[in-house]
Amino acid sequence: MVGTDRLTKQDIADYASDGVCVLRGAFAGDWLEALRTGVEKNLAEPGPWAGEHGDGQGKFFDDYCNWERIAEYRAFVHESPAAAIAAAVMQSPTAQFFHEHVLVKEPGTIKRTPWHQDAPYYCVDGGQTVSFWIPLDPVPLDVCPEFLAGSHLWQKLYYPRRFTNDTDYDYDGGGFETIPDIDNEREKYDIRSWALAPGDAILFHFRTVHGAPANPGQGRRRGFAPRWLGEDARFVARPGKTSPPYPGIGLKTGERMREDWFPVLWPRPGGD
Ligand SMILES: O=C(O)CCC(=O)C(=O)O
Repeated sequence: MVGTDRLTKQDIADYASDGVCVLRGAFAGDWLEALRTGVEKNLAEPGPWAGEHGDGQGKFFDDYCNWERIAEYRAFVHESPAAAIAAAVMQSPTAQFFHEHVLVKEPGTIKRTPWHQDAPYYCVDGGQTVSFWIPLDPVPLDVCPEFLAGSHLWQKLYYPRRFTNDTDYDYDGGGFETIPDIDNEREKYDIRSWALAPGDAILFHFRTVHGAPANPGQGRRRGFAPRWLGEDARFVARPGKTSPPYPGIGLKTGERMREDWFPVLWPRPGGD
């Protein structure tokens, strides 16, 4: 049996204090196979917001918001234990799906993922949020994304960074700061990362500062990252284009995210 039974009270407490925790063996092999199939479809047919980053050494591909058109993603979002785990770790009675993000670093990719928080890229914020980073390949420790424990509680929002060239977004106003040069003073931070096996999942808050190393070795590094909202998450207007952009969303700051675009999947619709 895998799923919410892998989430202990200690994991939930760690998540609240650290903004990150790891679940071992959270997803069964069938789900991983399905997601791998989905990622190959995604690579073969990228969506309108797909990107490729870096200087051409290897390939760092990312894409998001394809869960409605890629059947394997859709099934995972609706039917896997992810929604239940999300609600439990957020300590929220509900889990509303925001979107999925796929981040593939092919062998020999030199590009690092810059340090950033996800919340400033998004048109939503709240105390109850969670992203999963689910490896579809074995991920050695020196390739695993890294997380600054406790940074979700810093009460700071950093400018989003472009993954392509590590420059800040052109957000005008709004109180954003440029992210510190974390790699230059790593000893100042409580940096968490793990050697991962397929089926494990890192859970992290939208405000947790994180980044990821290059993937210079021989193995692929495919990450599938479904993102979830809890009961207190609300739309927030940002001072520039968000990522994902969601044109025509039609919400005002403080409103709940619309359920026709962002379905509430926990408790399970239909109650099974
Ligand atoms: O996979 C990566 O390189 C970075 C992951 C990340 O930034 C995220 O999932 O928010």
